[in-house]
Amino acid sequence: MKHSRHVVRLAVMCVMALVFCIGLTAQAQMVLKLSEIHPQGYPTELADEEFARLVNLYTKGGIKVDVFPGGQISGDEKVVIEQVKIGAIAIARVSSGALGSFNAQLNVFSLPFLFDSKEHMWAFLNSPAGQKMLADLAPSGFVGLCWYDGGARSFYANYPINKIEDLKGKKYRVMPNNLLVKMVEAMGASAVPMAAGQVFSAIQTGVIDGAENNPPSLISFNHYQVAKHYLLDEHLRLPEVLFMSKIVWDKLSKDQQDALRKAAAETVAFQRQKWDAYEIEALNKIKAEGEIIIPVADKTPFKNAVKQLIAEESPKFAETLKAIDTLRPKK
Ligand code: GTR
Repeated sequence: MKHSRHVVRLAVMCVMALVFCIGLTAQAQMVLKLSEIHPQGYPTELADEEFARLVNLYTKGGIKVDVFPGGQISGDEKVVIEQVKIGAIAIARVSSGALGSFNAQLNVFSLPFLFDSKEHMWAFLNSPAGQKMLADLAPSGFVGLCWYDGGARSFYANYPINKIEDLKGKKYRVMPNNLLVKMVEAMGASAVPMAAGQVFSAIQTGVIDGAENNPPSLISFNHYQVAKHYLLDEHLRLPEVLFMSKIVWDKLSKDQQDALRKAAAETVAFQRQKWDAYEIEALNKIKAEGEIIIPVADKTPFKNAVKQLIAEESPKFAETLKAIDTLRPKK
């Protein structure tokens, strides 16, 4: 009798302990918001989803990353970055062109014709100097998780553009970043800094004549519908960045931080593969939609136009530029 009462008491205690533990685990799940300007299915968005899946796996359900695609949080990356800085949003995927306004060293990527090719860019991003740039986001209030591919950006407009002279006196949208303003002005156009979410109607209503971006973005923002001329001068290769709020990061345990880093690192190859496939598909789709695509065989006039700007800006990035040069493919 005494023995069975003891067993019952023990069983009750075990059940209570179990309930307590389950309660703790349920309570302990942390939800982190991730902001993405592109819609579902876009290469960076697919990478965000993969990141969320891996974070869930590596934290054994302890952290849930909620991806908000299509600019649901904001279609303005500047606003998103500000929110990440104060910890209101935990994570975001943005262009390094946008983040450059918050961390000056990232502006090296806003120097036109910086990389010879995609391979050159990745050789740098994967190098110690490229990875250090992610770590160096910390003083700006961010934790850099990984780089993604953002292809090459070219000009597109609602009027025929065939050569650099055609940019003269026209209004082109740029991301809000002083260096990008200077770049467009060096090429002869007037730069209009504006959030990506406003560009479609600005072209449609003639507030601007054109903008510049990679082929996948022409599709995801529907810009090909209002700007039918695409001049493939490929003046910029701006890597995309997955990054986090340092305020939120500092609240995580070391194990959680390691899990997030591991998850992010593992999404890079995944994103690059999705990007490469979609880049070709996007260009074909734009062509099929009646876009007039002008390849630029000789980029010399474009390069000449920004020569002075590059000379003026280069001293700010001396060390990084040296690392980039060392990795330049031999001709
Ligand atoms: C895209 C990039 C976006 C956004 C956009 C822009 O290529 O993926 O994150 O920065 O360009 O021009 O604002």
